[in-house]
Amino acid sequence: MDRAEILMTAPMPPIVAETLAQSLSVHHLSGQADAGGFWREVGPRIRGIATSTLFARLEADLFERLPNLEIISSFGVGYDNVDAAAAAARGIVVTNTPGVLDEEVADLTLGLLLATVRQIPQAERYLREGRWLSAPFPLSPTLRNRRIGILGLGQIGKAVARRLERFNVSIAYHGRTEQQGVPYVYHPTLIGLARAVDTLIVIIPGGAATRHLIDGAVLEALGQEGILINVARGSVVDERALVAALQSGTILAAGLDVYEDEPRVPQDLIELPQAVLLPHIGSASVHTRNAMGKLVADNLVAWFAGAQPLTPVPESLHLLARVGRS
Ligand code: NAP
Ligand code: 8YV
Repeated sequence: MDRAEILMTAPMPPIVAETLAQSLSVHHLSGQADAGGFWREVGPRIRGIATSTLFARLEADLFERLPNLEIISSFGVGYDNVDAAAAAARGIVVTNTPGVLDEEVADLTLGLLLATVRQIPQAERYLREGRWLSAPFPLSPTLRNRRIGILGLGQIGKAVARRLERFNVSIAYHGRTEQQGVPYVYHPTLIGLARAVDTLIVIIPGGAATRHLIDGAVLEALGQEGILINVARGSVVDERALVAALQSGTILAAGLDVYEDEPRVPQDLIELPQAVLLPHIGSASVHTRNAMGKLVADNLVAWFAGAQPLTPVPESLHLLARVGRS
């Protein structure tokens, strides 16, 4: 039987291509000298895509070039790089990689929080610059008595909250719905949460529905001792409002792993000493990226073996029920 043909649109850990190659035929978009010719010749044969948030958003016009596409397997739990509703309308299933990265991203979030509050990168730079020889590093803010708010108490948000329980801080959260059986205070509005806390950790999906939820008003509500930690998507925070709030002292500090126009980071942010800036490394360990890669491949392998995909996104569930694969 002919092997189904898969297109990989972005570089991924070797485990993805290795696993796919056992039962499927793999094409790589990178390195195609004649992209137009590639789409014309190979496009109609492609039945599955392995893609990533590192690749530009998959626009609907790509679907035109791939008339026989059945499934898009995306590397990452956030899938704002794919129009999953448009895909479902065309009968294309979308999968992502939830669960396998929760603990890694939560570890990084706690690291970023502590680094931001206790100014760990700044102190490290201070020592390397030889400045300790002249004077001790200035005293930092503290995590003690901080009131932590989590925007998005999902799988990763809960892993963050579980860790924070050991730090003897108060924990509250906001999402669109109150959750049963969680021991944290729910705030029905984001502005209400921001007023009630002084440290806001953002871990919700990106995309149009959450664009610029963190704006000047939310930052003002967080207050002068306020610390913003964003490990969600850059699009969730109005970056210009954040820079202004840091420059004016409206909030105290920020720790960011994600940006509006990655990998470009505004020079204004880079110049702010009270911002700790990481290059989108939440899940970026060898262990976890391999687990994500395995899941990307396993979703495709399952689909082309005639089984259910392992981790379809919610927008695909109706479609899967209709085709008897749920
Ligand atoms: P999840 O389990 O689906 O949780 C998402 C949470 O966000 C839910 O609690 C949901 O609660 C809340 N939410 C969704 N839309 C909202 C809205 N409009 N307003 C307020 N709350 C909203 O997802 P997850 O696995 O925890 O991942 C969350 C996100 O983290 C991903 O989508 C991705 O963008 C980001 N991420 C970043 C990195 C990194 O490297 N920095 C790594 C992994 C993930 P309700 O449904 O009740 O609103
Ligand atoms: C990855 C992420 O860095 O899972 C996500 O949503 O943002 C990260 O785990 C990203 O998906 C790499 O493409």
